Amino acid sequence: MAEQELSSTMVEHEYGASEIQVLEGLEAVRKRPGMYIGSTSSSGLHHLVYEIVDNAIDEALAGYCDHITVTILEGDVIKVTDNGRGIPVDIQQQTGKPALEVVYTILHAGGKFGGGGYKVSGGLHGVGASVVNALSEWLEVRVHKNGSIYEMKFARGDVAQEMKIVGTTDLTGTEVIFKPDSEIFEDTVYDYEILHKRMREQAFLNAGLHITTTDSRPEQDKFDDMCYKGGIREFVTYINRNKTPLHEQVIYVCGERDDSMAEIALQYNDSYNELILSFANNIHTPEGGMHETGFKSALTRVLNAYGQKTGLLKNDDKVSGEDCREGLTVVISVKLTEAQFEGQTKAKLGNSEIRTLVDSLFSEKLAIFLEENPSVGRTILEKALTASRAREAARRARENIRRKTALDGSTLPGKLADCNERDPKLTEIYIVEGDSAGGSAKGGRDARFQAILPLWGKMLNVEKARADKVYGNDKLTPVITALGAGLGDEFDVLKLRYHKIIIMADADVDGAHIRTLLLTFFFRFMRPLVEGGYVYTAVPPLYKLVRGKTIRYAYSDPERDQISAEMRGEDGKGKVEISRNKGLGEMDPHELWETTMDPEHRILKRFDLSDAVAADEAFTILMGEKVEPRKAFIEENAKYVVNLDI
Ligand code: 0RA
Repeated sequence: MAEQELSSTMVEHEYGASEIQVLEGLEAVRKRPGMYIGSTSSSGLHHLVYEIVDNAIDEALAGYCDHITVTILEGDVIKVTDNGRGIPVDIQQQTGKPALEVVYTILHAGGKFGGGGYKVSGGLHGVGASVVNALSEWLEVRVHKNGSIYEMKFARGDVAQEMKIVGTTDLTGTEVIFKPDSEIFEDTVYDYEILHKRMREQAFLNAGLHITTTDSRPEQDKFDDMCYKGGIREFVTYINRNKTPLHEQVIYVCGERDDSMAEIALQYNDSYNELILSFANNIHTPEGGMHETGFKSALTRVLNAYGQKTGLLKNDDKVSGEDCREGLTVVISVKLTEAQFEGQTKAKLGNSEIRTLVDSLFSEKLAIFLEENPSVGRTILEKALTASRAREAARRARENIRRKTALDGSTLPGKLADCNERDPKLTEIYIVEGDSAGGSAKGGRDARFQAILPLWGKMLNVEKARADKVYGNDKLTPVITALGAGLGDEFDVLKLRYHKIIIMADADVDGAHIRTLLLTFFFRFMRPLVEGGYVYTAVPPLYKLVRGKTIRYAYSDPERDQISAEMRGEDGKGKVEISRNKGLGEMDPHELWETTMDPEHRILKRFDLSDAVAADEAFTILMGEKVEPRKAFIEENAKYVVNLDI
């Protein structure tokens, strides 16, 4: 199979100041930053770095750059360097200014908009450098080119120092240093892991590109050097590293047509989950689109044809698309000249020509691969067949339950204490561990809008069970029935009976276990529930502080110390009694309401799983078979297990 090299997308094209078009000024960016970088929260802050790096990656795609560095400096200043040709410094005719200045001070300046220029380009909004400049307290850029070092400085988008030569050099490349403006961003502290993860993804997507990330803030000492000769093949190996692959070799296909190119890497593992990661012009497309559609239909068609041909499928038996994707990890990356991003979050690829390209390319190459590797072909087909049989068993189990208990919610579970309000937007359900805590919750709740469902006994670990076991499970059925929105491919978020699903469990190891089991279940079988942000965990207090008639609660150690000091401070003497909270079951209904259920006082953490790879990884490791990665994972990064957002 053909190898994709970075240089295969190289274009021979001289490209200077004249191709950079002038469109509009920068005030608009500072006035409405959200329009250009999505938000001014942490995500927007990190987006600044991606914009600058995207420009360097464009230079790499054009074949002139093979090393990019990203450094967090003291004071949360960012430095990005590349060893490309250097941003053009010649005087641009239209404006009479150096191209470098135009690129950084005029919105929409850059080759991407001029036609000609790059064959493909990333950059979510394509506005790049000038937007970052507008939103930075200061920004400096140094270009190594023509034997000279050119330097220019800016402050909040305005020129602070005209371009001038500050030295000589043998190298070529661009160095950008900027400090995000604290007048614009809510928080200006960078998270190294977020940047590192994104850069690793870019290194996987651009085979052979060398990217270095460094955190050199005081107290920090982090450094990662990434270069993947195997590109997305290594991406798949990486994603599957804690799973058990069903075949050693990652299947890889690539090809191009007209101005577009596509590459696909895949490997099956022994789990029941599918993980599809797709990209268009290096931009993640979590909502999928035409590249995914083309891939899926080709996979199903080719596997069925192969099954018939080899006799692994008898008579007119067929395996469904879902059957073919059980246990599949696949990365799809396409590059095209005019990507159309659609959907709610502009994260879905709309170009229909890409569907045809991916479909015909992948079906042709996969058929050849299966011919040449019959043992892998057999393994994959047997996996799909087992999936198909299990799905049939699950369907029967579902029918059974539907007859007995009605999964659609027409018969509610006996243990459920429902609320009076019927509008799901206004209601919430507390899923509570243990009958005694359930009792307190029923006593303490506001029955107008709060429903209580107690759970008890040992919960099924869905990560180790197939769908048919889940449908018939007596611990999960009440949850499914109470939510009323079905399960698996039939799950319909519009039928949801409550828009807040709140898991309430003790703040101890057992509580954490129940929480993780339930979250795993929601993630694997009611994914839209998690993606839609409907799932929360309640946070019970850790301490109770009593002084005379005053009772207060603390949710963390620092808060305990602070409240204790406040309570003592009121008249200087007397003791504050501090007790560790025993558990939900031992709180009386009134206490439980006050501390954990009253919307005025409670803390809810929303379960946020915007990142499919991280989530899949967390669940695989936490709930799966392998013990060693679990230990290491919990020790190293407990905080990422479940990314809880208050
Ligand atoms: C267009 C033309 C040339 C270089 C670049 C763009 C360029 C842009 C960026 C942005 C970040 N790093 C970059 N490196 C290069 C070269 C034109 C010439 O040969 O003079």
